Amino acid sequence: MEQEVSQQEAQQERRVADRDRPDVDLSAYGRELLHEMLWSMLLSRRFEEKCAEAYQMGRIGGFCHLYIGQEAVAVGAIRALRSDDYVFTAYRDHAQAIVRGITPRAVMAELFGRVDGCSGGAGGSMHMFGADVNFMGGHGIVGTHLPLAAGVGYAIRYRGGDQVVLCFFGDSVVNGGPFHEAFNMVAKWGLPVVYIVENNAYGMGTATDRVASVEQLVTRGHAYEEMHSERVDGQDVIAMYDAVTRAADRARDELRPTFLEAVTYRYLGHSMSDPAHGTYRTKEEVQRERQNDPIATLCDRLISQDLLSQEEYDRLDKAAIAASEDAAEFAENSPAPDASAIYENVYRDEYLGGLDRRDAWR
Ligand SMILES: Cc1ncc(C[n+]2csc(CCOP(=O)(O)OP(=O)(O)O)c2C)c(N)n1
Ligand SMILES: [Mg+2]
Repeated sequence: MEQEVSQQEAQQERRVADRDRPDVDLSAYGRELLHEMLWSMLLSRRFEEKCAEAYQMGRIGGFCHLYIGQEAVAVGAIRALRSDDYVFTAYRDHAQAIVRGITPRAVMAELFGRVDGCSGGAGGSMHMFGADVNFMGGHGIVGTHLPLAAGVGYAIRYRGGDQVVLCFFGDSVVNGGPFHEAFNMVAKWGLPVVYIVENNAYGMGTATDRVASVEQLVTRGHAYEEMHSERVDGQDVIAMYDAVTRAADRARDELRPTFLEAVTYRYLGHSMSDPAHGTYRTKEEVQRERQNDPIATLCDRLISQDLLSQEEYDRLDKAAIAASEDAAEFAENSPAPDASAIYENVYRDEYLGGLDRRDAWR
């Protein structure tokens, strides 16, 4: 046990050592983009704090996995895309959906299981979807969306397009079959896909370094020669933005896929029904990681470079809280789907008999 704890501490030190941020002049990015990224992170954070409250009040059913702590990964990456590119992600998907352009109202209504939700209330927390913004979900089964992203990459090449597919997934995925199947085809065929593993140090309650046979997950990508693999500070939104900008150019111009390991951390439990700490990680560890908060870090950097004032920050934060409150009120007032809707989108043709039908074998 003691040995296990000291191993975890050593891993922790390695993670933190990777986070020496270069003192880059951020003015080159322009105030508008920088404020936009700060806004998106704040909105994601405040929105999910509202989700936690609504969940505790029994307004949200089923699983609910929050992204708090990881916002820089989604924001930096998605901001680097064009509007006709595609995004796939796993079940920790609220922030990605909002950053991609699904409204906070439609995401919250989906969480509440209401008709105005982006998936008509049928999917809930893990199944956000937005065809109009090329947001391809929201996937609950670990690793299964990686081959789907490869398929969209294939379709783009088949049609002669120049879009890019961005696919986020968790660290536990690198130990499973779909990861290698998808990486092999994408690398061999030169498909325009950017895979991002969000290494938040745990898969549920299992520390990543207890189950992965490599010290750094990026090493897995080196098995695929045609793929560019790189490790990025996932708590630095600028580093994420830069890495995905380069990856998207590489995919469009060279038809060369990329694998990014974003080193990040989740502050809360695996899902709303799990504790934040106390079982598989200590309170001190979580507190230490919180010192490296992606929002506070960006805010400090912008203020110190005269690219943001405290008043501007307060205004953005207030607006993020207001938008989250508005989303919850909207969701509360949206009706639940009619019971007959459970047959929609299940069969190709209408389900004859609807709720009254009973299959003979029953
Ligand atoms: C194929 C499959 N096996 C098991 C599960 C149960 N499960 C849900 S989340 C999870 C852990 C995933 O961890 P990670 O990939 O690191 O993502 P994170 O939750 O940290 O974002 C598991 C095992 C599942 N959903 N799908
Ligand atoms: Mg994880």
